Amino acid sequence: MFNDTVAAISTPPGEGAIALVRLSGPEAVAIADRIFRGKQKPSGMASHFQQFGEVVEDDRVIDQVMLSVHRAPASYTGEDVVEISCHGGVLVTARVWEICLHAGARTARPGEFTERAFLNGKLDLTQAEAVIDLIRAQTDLALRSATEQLEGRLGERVSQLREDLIALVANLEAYIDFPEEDIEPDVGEAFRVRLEKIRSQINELLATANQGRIFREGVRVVIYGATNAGKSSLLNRLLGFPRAIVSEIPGTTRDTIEEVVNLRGVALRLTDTAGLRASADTIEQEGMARTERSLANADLLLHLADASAPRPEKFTAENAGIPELLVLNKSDLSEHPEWKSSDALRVSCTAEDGLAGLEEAILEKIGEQNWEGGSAVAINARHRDCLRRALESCDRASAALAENLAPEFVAVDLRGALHAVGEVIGHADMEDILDSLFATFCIGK
Ligand SMILES: Nc1nc2c(ncn2[C@@H]2O[C@H](COP(=O)(O)OP(=O)(O)OP(=O)(O)O)[C@@H](O)[C@H]2O)c(=O)[nH]1
Ligand SMILES: [Mg+2]
Repeated sequence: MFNDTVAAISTPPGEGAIALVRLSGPEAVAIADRIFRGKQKPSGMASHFQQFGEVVEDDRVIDQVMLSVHRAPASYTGEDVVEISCHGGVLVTARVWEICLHAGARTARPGEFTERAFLNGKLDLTQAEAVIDLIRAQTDLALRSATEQLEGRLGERVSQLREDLIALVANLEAYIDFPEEDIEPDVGEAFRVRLEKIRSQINELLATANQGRIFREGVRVVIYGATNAGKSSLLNRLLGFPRAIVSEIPGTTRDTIEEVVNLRGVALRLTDTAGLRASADTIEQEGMARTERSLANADLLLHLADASAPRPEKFTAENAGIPELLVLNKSDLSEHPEWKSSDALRVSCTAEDGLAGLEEAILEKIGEQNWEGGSAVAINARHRDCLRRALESCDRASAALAENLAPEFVAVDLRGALHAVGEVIGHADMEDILDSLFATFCIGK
C-alpha cells in the first residue's frame, strides 16, 4: 500500500463539457473534506454515491461539481478514490486540481492510477497493459482484443500455465529437499508428459504473437513495384487524401511512407515505397534498400504494375511466404498485350476505378490468413519475450531430464521457466512455490 495520495486531471487537456479530477490514496477522503462543501462531508458519504456541491478555497467558490467517493478496496486502484466532475474549462479544471494539491495530494505520474491498481492486486499486468491498448485502440478488432485482455482472458491462461509449473516444481523440490519423507516424485514418464504439456501451452500462446501485433498495430500492407507504376497514387486513393507526392518523373518517392487506414474495422498499416529500378543515385539506392526492408517485414504485399507498359523484368518477387496481390494500375489506358492472360486485379487510380474491388480482395486475403481472428486472446511483444525465455528454460529442463541429470538441475531450469511465465502477469513466485509445497506435504508432523 502507498502512503501518499495522488491527484490528476483524468480527462484529456482542452475544453470540454465536463472534466474529471481524480484522487487516490489514504488521504483522498480527508482532502475531499477540506475542499468540498455540500450537504454532507465526503467522509460521511456512502461508497459509490455522488453528491452535488462546491469546491472552495479560502471560502471562495471555485466551481460547482459532482463528487463521488469510492472506498478501498472496492475502487479502481484498490485505495480510497474520490472523483470530482467539474465544469470542463481549462482554467477551472486546473484550479480544482491545484486545490487538491494544496490540500495535501501529490501530482500523479502518468499511468500511476493503473500502476497502483496493479500493485494493489486489482489487475494483473496483462490487464494493466490492456487498459493502454483499450485507450489506443483504433479499430473494432483492436478494441475487442483489448477488452478481452482487460477481462482477464489472457491472464487466466497464463495463470493456469503458471499453476501447472508450480505444481511440477513443488513436487520435484519436495522430493529433493525431504528425501526421508518418501515422497513419490512424479519423475520419469509422467513427469515428462506434464512438462511436455506445459511446453505445448507456451507454444500455443507464442503462436498468437503475430495476431497480437496485428491487433495492436494493424496489418502491414506494403505497396511495391517499378517506378511510375502509380504506387503513391494508390496510397493516396486508399487513404482518401493526397499524402504522398505523385509525379510523372520516375523515382519520385525515395523514402518509405507509412499511414494507417481503417478498412471496415481492420487496421491497415499501409506503406508506400521507393520504386524499384536500376539507379546510380545513392539516395534512390538507400530508398530501395528501405523498400527491401519493408518487404521483408510485410504481412501482405501489393505488387503494383503499369498495365499500359510491358511486364517489368525480374517480375516475380522473391518474398517467399508473404501473401501477395498483383494489381495492374492505369486500366484507363489500353492494356499492353503481355498482360492479356494475367488474372491480376485491374484498377485505375486516376479514374478511381476498381478500388472497391481491391479493398474487397485485401479483406479477403486477410480473412484467409485468419488475421481478423476467432479468439481475440493474443500476446504482445513483452509477453512474447517472457514466454520465449520460459520455453528455453523448459527445453533445458527437458534436456536435463533426458540426460538423467540430477533433479536439482531440472528444478533450476523449471524455476527459470516459472519466473519468466510469472513476469507476463507480474508475479513474484517464491511464496507460491512454498504454499504449494506445504499444501501437498505436511511439514509439521
Ligand atoms: N493514366 C493513368 N495514370 C496514372 C494512374 N495512376 C497514376 N498515374 C500517373 O502515373 C504517374 C506516376 O504516379 P506515382 O503515383 O507517382 O507513381 P509511383 O509508383 O509512386 O512512382 P515512384 O514514386 O516514382 O516510384 C503520375 O503521373 C500519375 O498521375 C492511372 O490509374 N492512370
Ligand atoms: Mg511514389
